Formats: sequence, C-alpha cells, structure tokens
Amino acid sequence: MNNRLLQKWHDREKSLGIWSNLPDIHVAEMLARTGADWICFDLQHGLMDYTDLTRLLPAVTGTPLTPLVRVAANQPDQIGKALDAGARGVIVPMVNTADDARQAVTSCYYPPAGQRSCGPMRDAMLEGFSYLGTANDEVACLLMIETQEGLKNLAAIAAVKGVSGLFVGPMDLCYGLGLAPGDFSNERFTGALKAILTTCESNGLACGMFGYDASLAAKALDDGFDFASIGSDVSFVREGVSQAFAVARGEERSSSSRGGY
Ligand code: 3PY
Ligand code: MG
Repeated sequence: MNNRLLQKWHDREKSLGIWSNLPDIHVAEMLARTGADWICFDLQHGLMDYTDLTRLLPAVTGTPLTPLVRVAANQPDQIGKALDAGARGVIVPMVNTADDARQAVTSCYYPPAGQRSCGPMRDAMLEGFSYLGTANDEVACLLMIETQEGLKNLAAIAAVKGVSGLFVGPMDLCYGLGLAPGDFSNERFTGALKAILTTCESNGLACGMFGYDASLAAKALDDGFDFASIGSDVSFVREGVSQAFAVARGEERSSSSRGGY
C-alpha cells in the first residue's frame, strides 16, 4: 500500500498530520519534510482554490506523507477533481446524514464501489493507467462529524460501506452543541467525542480530530483517536513569531492571544 495513512490504520498505528491553509508551494515543500504522516490542503477554509491545489500537490509528491484535501462541500465534482489532481483522500465537511455519507462515498470510488468518473489526470500523467487498478484501495473517504444532526445520525453515517473514517471538527461541533467555541472541556463536548470514538471502534473506522495545536493533538491521540493534525502553516507562523517577540520582550502572552487556524 502506498498510502501511508491507510497503512498506519491497517497496522493499528496512530498518525499525526499538518494542515495547509496557505497557497504557497515552498511552505508546502517545507511542511512535507517535517516528519508529518499526512498533510491536508484545505479548500473549505484555507486561502487556496483548485488552481492552487494543482500546484501544491506536486510540491509534496515524492515525500512519504499522504496528501489529503478537505473539499469545500460534499459535491461529486469537488471530490472527483481533488482526487484527479493527486489527493489520496478527502475530508468532507458537514456530513449530517447517511445520504450525505453515501454521496461522499459514491464520489470517492470507481464502479462498482461508487460512481467516480474516470479521468485521474495527475496520476495518469505520472504513471499511465496503472492507478486505475489500485485507486479504490488507495483513497481514504473521511467524513466530518461537526453538527448536532451529524451526531444524531452518527450510527447510520458510520454504517455506510466505503467510509474510511470519521473526523471531528471541534469548533463547529461546539457551535452544534450550543457551546462557546473552544469549550473543549465541557462534558457535552467530551461526551460527543466519546460517542464518535465508540462508533468508529464498533464499525472498524479510523477516528480523527482537527487539532488546533500540538497539545490538543496529543490529547486526542491519548483519548483514543487514531489521527490528528498538530496545527497549520498559519498557526505555526503566527505562534512562532508571536512567541519569539514575547520571549525577546520578556512578556507573558495571555491565553486569549494564543491559538488560531
Ligand atoms: C472545525 O473546528 O469545525 C473545523 O472544521 C476546523 O477547521
Ligand atoms: Mg468545521
């Protein structure tokens, strides 16, 4: 298997990834060489579009990490084009029902498993048609649980054949639960995480978490999650520079000035 993320799940190993929000190939090149198991290019909230994506994916090709794309919405054309550009998996936001899950799965896989249309442009450029024989085994279909409705339909979503894993969007989940964003120790939030973890376990699915920083990621893995992001290019630049100024000026930083995307 060439997909390191899928291989890790198969071997029951945990993995850590990086989130990419900036459309800069040099940043992507650096991020890909930091020891991450996977990188996710964010077309939902990141400052990048599809043209950017077609330049960012080659910047990480040839490194061992698995390139994922968070699509802007659960649409067959968006999922198909991300995979055609070379993504080895998609993270689909706001999956609320089993029908949503089926739509995402159908978009990810070639027949008979799904209805992905054939035109794997970038892989065909690099390898000819050999990708077609392995694509369905090499692509991860990850669905975000981040709403009240998604939580209500958790069991039905997880039972859809072809789903590789569920992925928590913690801020939207807070909003969905009627909590203040970032109220991650609230028991309604921790209860929701437990329900998602248990559902993944009983359906043989990987369970992932958007980690806003390394300590959230470490906690997620400790709590039983299989994979988590440790932060993004934006958060690393912001935190690194702000922290350096604070140290140089001998200042304490307030907790509210920390964090970010
Ligand atoms: C969330 O926290 O809801 C996310 O989707 C992270 O971008
Ligand atoms: Mg979200």
